[in-house]
Amino acid sequence: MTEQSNKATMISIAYNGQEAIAVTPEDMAALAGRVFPLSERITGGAGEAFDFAEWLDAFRSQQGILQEEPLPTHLKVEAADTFEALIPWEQLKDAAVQFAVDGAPLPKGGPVRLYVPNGSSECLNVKSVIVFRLLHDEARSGEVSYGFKSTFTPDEMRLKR
Ligand SMILES: Nc1nc2c(c(=O)[nH]1)N[C@H]1C(S)=C(S)[C@@H](COP(=O)(O)O)O[C@H]1N2
Ligand SMILES: [Mo]
Repeated sequence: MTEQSNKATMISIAYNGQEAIAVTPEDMAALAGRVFPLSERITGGAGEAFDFAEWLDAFRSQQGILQEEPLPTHLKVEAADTFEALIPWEQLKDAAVQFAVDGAPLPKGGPVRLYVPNGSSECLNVKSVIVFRLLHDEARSGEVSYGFKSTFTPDEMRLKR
């Protein structure tokens, strides 16, 4: 086994403007508290998943965010290949995060893949998610988008060269 394969890819969680927190897929699954076969939500789905809303509930508690605080209006997920999706809260019912297959890291599409069974498009099932951003943006209520990121900050441009 190479050193690389031992190292879990970190995922960044950014909650509504707070400083981002780095976690592993296993950390997220453990915090969610309950895992189930992805096939319970997605026909033909492989491997193990946790419920996105259950994870978020546990994350908010862990971060000391009060239950009365409003829920996010959107989730923005960003993938390792610069694909990204903005998903409104209403479409995230039953959304699941695939984090393992037969107890091992995802053979492809890792570190985790988001599945959005009540989403307006299958294009929202983003693979290789490395950033989860929870956003409060009432002005963009209901807005959905996905695609490859088209604008980059100067820092990102330097990294890409
Ligand atoms: N990271 C990443 N996720 C992605 C994409 C992508 O290009 N990169 N394509 C999306 C689109 S447009 C679709 S239709 C589905 C395709 O999923 P499938 O390969 O399981 O059929 O993945 C989505 N997730
Ligand atoms: Mo797609």
